[in-house]
Amino acid sequence: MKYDHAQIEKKWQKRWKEERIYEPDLENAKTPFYNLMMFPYPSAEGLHVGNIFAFTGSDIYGRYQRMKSKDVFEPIGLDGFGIHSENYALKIGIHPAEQARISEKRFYKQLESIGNGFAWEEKLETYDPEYYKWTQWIFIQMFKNGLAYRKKSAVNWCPSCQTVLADEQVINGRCERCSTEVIKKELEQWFFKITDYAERLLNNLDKIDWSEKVKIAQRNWIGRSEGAIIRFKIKEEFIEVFTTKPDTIFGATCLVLAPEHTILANGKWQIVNSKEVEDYIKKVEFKTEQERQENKEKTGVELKGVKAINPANGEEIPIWVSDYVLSGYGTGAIMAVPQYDERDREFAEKFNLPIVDRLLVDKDEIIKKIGGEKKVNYKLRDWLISRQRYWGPPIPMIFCEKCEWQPVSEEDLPIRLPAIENFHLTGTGQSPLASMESFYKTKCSKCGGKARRETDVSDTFLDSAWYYFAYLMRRNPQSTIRNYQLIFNNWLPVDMYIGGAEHSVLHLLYSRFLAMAFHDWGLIDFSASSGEPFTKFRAHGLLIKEGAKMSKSKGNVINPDFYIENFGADTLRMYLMFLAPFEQGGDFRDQAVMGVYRFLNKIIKYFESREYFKKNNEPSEPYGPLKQFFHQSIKKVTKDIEILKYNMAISRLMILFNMIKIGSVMDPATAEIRPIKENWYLDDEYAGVFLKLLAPFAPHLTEELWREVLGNKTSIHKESWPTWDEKLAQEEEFELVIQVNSKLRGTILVKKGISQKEAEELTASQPNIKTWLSGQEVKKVIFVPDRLINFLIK
Ligand code: ANZ
Ligand code: ZN
Repeated sequence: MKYDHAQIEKKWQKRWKEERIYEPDLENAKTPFYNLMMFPYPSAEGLHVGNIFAFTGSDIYGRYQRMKSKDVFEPIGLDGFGIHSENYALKIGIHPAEQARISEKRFYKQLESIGNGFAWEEKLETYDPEYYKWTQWIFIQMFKNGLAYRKKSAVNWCPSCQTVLADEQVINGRCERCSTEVIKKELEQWFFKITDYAERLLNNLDKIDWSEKVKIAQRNWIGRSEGAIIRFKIKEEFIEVFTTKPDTIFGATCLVLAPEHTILANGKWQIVNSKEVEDYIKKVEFKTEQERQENKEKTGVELKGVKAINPANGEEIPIWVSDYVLSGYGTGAIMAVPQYDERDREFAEKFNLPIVDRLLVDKDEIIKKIGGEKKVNYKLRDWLISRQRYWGPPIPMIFCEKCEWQPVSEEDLPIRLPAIENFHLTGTGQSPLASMESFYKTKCSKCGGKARRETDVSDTFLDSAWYYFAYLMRRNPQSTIRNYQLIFNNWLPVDMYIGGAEHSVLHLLYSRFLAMAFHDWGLIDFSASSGEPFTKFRAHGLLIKEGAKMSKSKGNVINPDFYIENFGADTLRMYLMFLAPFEQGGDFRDQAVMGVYRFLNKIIKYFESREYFKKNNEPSEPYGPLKQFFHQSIKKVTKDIEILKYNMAISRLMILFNMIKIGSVMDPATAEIRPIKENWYLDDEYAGVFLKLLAPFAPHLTEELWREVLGNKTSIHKESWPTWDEKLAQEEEFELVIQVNSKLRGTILVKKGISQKEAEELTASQPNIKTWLSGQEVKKVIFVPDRLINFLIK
């Protein structure tokens, strides 16, 4: 019999939709489980196999929860606004709105083909006016709550994308999208005050169950430093410096200012070499922070004719300007301590400044003595929202000469993005909307006078910072984010969120910030989770192809459609989950795909020939050892799914199937296979258990066998997850003999199959064995599996 995966998969995808298997009752669900995965942005190439890896892993978890009787909500949508889509549209010369329609079709078709339990009825696109109406509404609330403000500042500017980039979008000094070197530009921009939440964003990390690497990335990004502000006297003025090491102050031999320091611009001091200083400042003006922090040779100019006084010892020290001091951090000025600080040492060596040898002093005391104050600093900067682009939600603000900046009236939302012919970039640093009078000419929302609309659009990361609310708003028109409290509070926070670690500091931080703000405004009650939107987050690993990173230039990008067409979505899903631990990622190998395909083929053949009950004159239970192995397997697969060790679960299912098929059991401890009985068989119940365990991984195939072969009327995916009998599931134990220098020193009860490493750790920590080994050098360990361990010491 042939495994007609195409026919099976199409059939069930259609039936699931008709039967609304994956549409929870959003209003009345008793046990809501919000299973969220990061929605994709539509790229030129269509869905990447890496997306499918992530989505499958998330879907398995969702399917498992559904079978554990949860009302699972697993929505999907497209993050289709933003630079990425816009750049692609520009490149191929199609209007972004047109391109969005094309990508949408393609992406949704692909997303259907992978067989996830998506709640299709709630799908959304961020460029839908019904969606961005609320993105704009959020902007207005930010403004009304004092969290959105305008500031003229040097921003990261990508000369190729002709737009401002957030710090997070600059990777090694280059644009995250196009890799062009980023320069600095002065522009007036909208910012969100995420820094107001720095402390909470940091402290809450200890309260949430997230992948540790993501927490670490966020901690570093927030970058809390404890230190002090110390004032250095210069003539009649003071310059403040921020230092994390006030105890080094006696070694401070120089004061260094950032080139942007305001004191340099106001020209109060009589600087002898002011021309030289000005030239230096001009020279470094366009350097990015990244460049300035690079470990290159230090540059700088001394301000001749002025000196600063070290408040600790009254010494006169020179003042320099150098670009290794950044303007946006601390006070934009430092005391250089070449004796203790690496960068200061390089600087001092380059310019032959004194490096003095001074002792450290009590920290706290010196601050008191010289009148400094303790200060906590954060690396985190405010979130730059403005984008001088076309393909995004217009920022819903109006400028009136009389009333200054006003939000548009909420009734006027959405402010639609006009279908502008020329969406190309202007090159002037303004959005294409700025050349469209019919768009920007308007009346002031407050006084009715002549006014001008903001023509910048908002950052894509604003679109994606709240989308998990929006999914719940789709079906019921009453359920808007405005009256969230009343409607869908029971679904939030999100129970499980899965996505890429590359979003550690962008999307995940912004989403947390917005959720906290929503909570503070009383929009939603997140107090149970301290304002956190995602209770649990797991980062998935990345896929490589035969040892190499996948890239278009290498021509080794995997086209998932090919595998789905030829081997089926179930094969691709199982293979992707089998190749490595989900959170680690791994290597895609064609050969191994075939292995999984053959495995599924065997299952279908076995079930369709109904071999499993051909000995139906036998008593109605499978033979004991097989039954025992079943229960051990239920336990193992369950535990593995819970910790996302899908590869381990699949490998166990493969072993289990072989046991069933060849009528043998493997001793899990020794890997020894023994025949169980001549007339072995499986009954319908255990056949069903096997299918249920396999269902999250191969949803189509198991549904087919469950309904068409076992004759069930309803979906396997609504069945309850198999439970195990703890007595039967217990793996065998034995007494491990512990020897030291071949003499019996104790025994310990351990499970069969224990590895040498596990055995060593376990036995060495036994109190009596510890005594024998303490202070001794273990020369060798002899380990006889399932029998003894022998520590040889001198
Ligand atoms: C004297 C000193 C001595 C320092 C020493 C460090 C070690 P973090 O931990 O990153 O907060 N610093 C302060 N403001 C700066 C700026 N705007 N640009 C560049 N560097 C700046 O680092 C704080 C330390 O970085 C501060 O403490 C200051 O140097 C420097 F043995 O002061 B320290
Ligand atoms: Zn006005």
